[in-house]
Amino acid sequence: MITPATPKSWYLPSKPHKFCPGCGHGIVLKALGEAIDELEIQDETVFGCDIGCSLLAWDFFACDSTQTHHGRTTPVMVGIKRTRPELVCIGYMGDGGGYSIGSQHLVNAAVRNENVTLILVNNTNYGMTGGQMAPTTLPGQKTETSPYGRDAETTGNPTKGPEFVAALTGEGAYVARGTVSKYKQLKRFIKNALKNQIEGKGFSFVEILATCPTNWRTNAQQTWHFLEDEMEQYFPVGELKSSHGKGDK
Ligand SMILES: Cc1ncc(C[n+]2csc(CCOP(=O)(O)OP(=O)(O)O)c2C)c(N)n1
Ligand code: SF4
Repeated sequence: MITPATPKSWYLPSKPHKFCPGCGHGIVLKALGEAIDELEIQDETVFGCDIGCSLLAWDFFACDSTQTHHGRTTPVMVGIKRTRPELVCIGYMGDGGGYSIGSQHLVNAAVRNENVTLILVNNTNYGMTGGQMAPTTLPGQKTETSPYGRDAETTGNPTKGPEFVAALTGEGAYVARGTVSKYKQLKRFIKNALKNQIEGKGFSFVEILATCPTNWRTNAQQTWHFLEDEMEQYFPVGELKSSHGKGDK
């Protein structure tokens, strides 16, 4: 029997995972698992996930894990890190959790240059609750609560998280935006973010553009088209702040 290659840090009894077919979360969590393996940090990693589809990852890793209230993963991970600085603390959240209800935590943790790593999955909607408009919904994009398409005149422009986090953070922070369509680059960004924390340089933040075919109501071809031709045009992929050599586009 052929078995797929799985990161050592994955918790195998919880597989196959619970995400919808075609969901980007699984790709992100594979890259994160491989990054944890390659950096050999499984035993000192604490993984914290938010409410939203990210909560389906509560038992994803064979690492200490915690699951928080919607939008509250950032302060929980900051608290753990401040208490046990030798641990590697990773917060995992959606764009609703990170940029809407949890935005004040993101802003203040970034300003204070807290030494944690946040991974935020941007799928342009509130996935778990059925596809409502999120801060990242694109102009004109139809969702359950923007049935005629998002009107930027009345609802504002989509949040560009890495851009504002890069502007808020000081020396030593690491900020990047990756996409599930560029796996090797995505894993490199996640590893750079984790190394930043391990080296004690301060806040690290990676937003990842990811697919949600269930709420987008797209087939495979349409899903990939929306990710690569719409999302990646609006949200440029690359490193925005890094002390690991030249910024990677
Ligand atoms: C305090 C609070 N408010 C609202 C909710 C309802 N709720 C659950 S998941 C969710 C949205 C999740 O969207 P996102 O954070 O973008 O993650 P995704 O599901 O897309 O991965 C909301 C509003 C909640 N659980 N708790
Ligand atoms: S609803 Fe969307 S984000 Fe949630 S598991 Fe399904 S495809 Fe993934």
